[in-house]
This record gives sequence, C-alpha cells and structure tokens, in this order.
Amino acid sequence: MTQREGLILTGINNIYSVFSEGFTFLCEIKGKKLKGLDNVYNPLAPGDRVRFSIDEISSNKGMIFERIKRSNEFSRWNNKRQSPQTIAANIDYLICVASAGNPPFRPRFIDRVLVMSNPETEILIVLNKSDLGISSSIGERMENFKNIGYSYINCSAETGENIEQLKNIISGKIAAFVGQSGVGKSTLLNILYPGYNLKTGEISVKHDRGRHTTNYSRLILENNSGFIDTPGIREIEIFGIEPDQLGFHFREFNDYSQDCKFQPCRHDTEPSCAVKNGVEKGLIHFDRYESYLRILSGLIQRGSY
Ligand SMILES: Nc1nc2c(ncn2[C@@H]2O[C@H](COP(=O)(O)OP(=O)(O)O)[C@@H](O)[C@H]2O)c(=O)[nH]1
Ligand SMILES: [Mg+2]
Ligand SMILES: [Zn+2]
Repeated sequence: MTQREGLILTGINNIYSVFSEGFTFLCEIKGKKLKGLDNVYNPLAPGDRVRFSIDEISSNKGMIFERIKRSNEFSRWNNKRQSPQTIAANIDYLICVASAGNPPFRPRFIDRVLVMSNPETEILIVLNKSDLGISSSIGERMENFKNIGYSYINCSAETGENIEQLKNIISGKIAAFVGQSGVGKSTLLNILYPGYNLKTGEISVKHDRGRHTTNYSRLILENNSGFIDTPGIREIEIFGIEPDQLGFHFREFNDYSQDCKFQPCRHDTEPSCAVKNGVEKGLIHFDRYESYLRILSGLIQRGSY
C-alpha cells in the first residue's frame, strides 16, 4: 500500500479531491472519522494537507487517515450544525471582498471576518464594484480600516480598476476569497485566473429536503499560487473567543483598554471604560464599537465559545 501526502482541493458529500505529485485522487476518510476531530462541521477544508493511502485496485482512489497540523485556518461557527466550520486552511492571504453596492456595503461583515482571521495571516480588504460609486460614508469607513492598520484597495471587475494591482498582491500566494454572496468574488477570480469559468451571478437558492447544495469551496492551483473561492456565506458567526478576550480582536481598542478601570473589561456596562471613552471622543469609530457589542452579545447569548 502506497502512502502519500496531499492537498485537499475540495470536498463534496464526503468525497475529497486530494492533489498529490501531479495527480488528483478521490478519497474518503478512513473509518469515516479522523482522530481527534469529532465535533466539527467539516474535518477537512480546501488547503488542508493530509496523509492518505492509494487504493490498490483503482489507483485514482484513496483513503485519508490523517490531517497534518494546520498553520492557520479561516473558520466560522455554523449555527445550523452548532459546530465550527472551516472555510479554508493553510492560506497565505485572506482576501475579504466587499462591494460598494448591490448588495449593499456591509462593514460589519468585514469586522467579523477580521475578528475570525488569524493574526499571522496577511489580510487585504477589497472594495469591489467601485464603478457603482463609493459614497462618502463608505469611503470614511474604509479609511478607518486603513487607519487602524488594515490594507485595502478599491477595485472594479467591471472597469478593471486596480485589477493589475490585486493580481500583483496575490501573485505567488494561496489566497482565499471570502465575502457575502454577490460582491463579485467569482467575477474577480475569473479575471485574475482566466480559464476556470467559475459560475457568477448565481442567486443562492435555499435547498429543500436536505438536498446537497452545489455550492462548495474549492482550491484551484496554478503554478506556485492558487485561490480558494468560497460561495454562499451569508454570515460569519464568531466562535473560539471568550467574551473577555473579544476586545483584543478589535485592534484599535488595544490602544485604550489597558486604561479601563476593570481588568478584564468587556467595554460594555463597566464604569470608567477607556474604550467607551474613546468611542465618545470619536477616537474609535462608533460603528466598529457597535459591531463589537453585537458580536459580544451573540457570544454571551450562545454561551459556548
Ligand atoms: N457593477 C459591477 N458589477 C459587478 C462587479 N463585479 C461583479 N459584478 C456583478 O455582481 C454579480 C455577482 O458576482 P459574483 O462574482 O457571482 O459574486 P460572488 O457571489 O461574490 O462570487 C454578477 O452579476 C457580476 O456580474 C463590478 O465590479 N461592478
Ligand atoms: Mg461566487
Ligand atoms: Zn473597557
């Protein structure tokens, strides 16, 4: 029996495409469960490295018996299944795509992506559909992201604005594109990586009677780089963060939180809170603080972190 290491490209209905030494193998998980990975929505995500054995009879099939330790992951809480769901693993770049309109700009979605991103993963906020016009309130919120230390660019898949720049940024990297449905992820990827004909403009349909949706994340490799297209994310539910720790994931709060009277401070109803004081003085963006409070109350309500 031959054993190998491979890279998960995609998984559909528990059949995983595993890329290894120039070939793609269709693999299942040996014994249906991977050791130590019980309470998760999906034990394997695009970008995961695995050890698998190749079937002796049909050589394009195999059995995965181990997931190699991840260097990072982008995950969310799956409310329906009440378990963590990994969207992409071992990525070099997290590209958070938003749109200037149609669907409306949702900065709080971006805030949530930022909270769930690993500090070691490079992150870029891309405001697509700039051709629709960037209102002053959108521009101001985007400036704030920049002021607190996140990179962002405006672009348009329609007019080509800044597409070359985006191409240069992700060149040689594995980049995961995340963002609400309809912001233009697949359209951008079709321009950045021509030839894969990713479906665009699809209206997400609620599937009835437990039928499996055809929407799934997949990793596409091209030379030394590649991308993960992630369809169908409506919301990013936060998990894995204690309520007392949430403030540390809003990086601009850290300039103030050491001066809060209570330590730890949830920056909510506590008196003499330096973060709230910062919001009142306009040093911290009010909308970021609103985002923070919503996530905080969500975490407390759910009661599991
Ligand atoms: N006006 C405008 N429309 C765009 C742009 N990029 C994508 N779209 C349109 O937005 C819709 C959704 O795009 P799609 O790539 O499927 O979004 P995804 O769900 O994020 O993958 C499609 O109808 C695209 O043609 C853009 O830069 N400007
Ligand atoms: Mg898409
Ligand atoms: Zn505080």
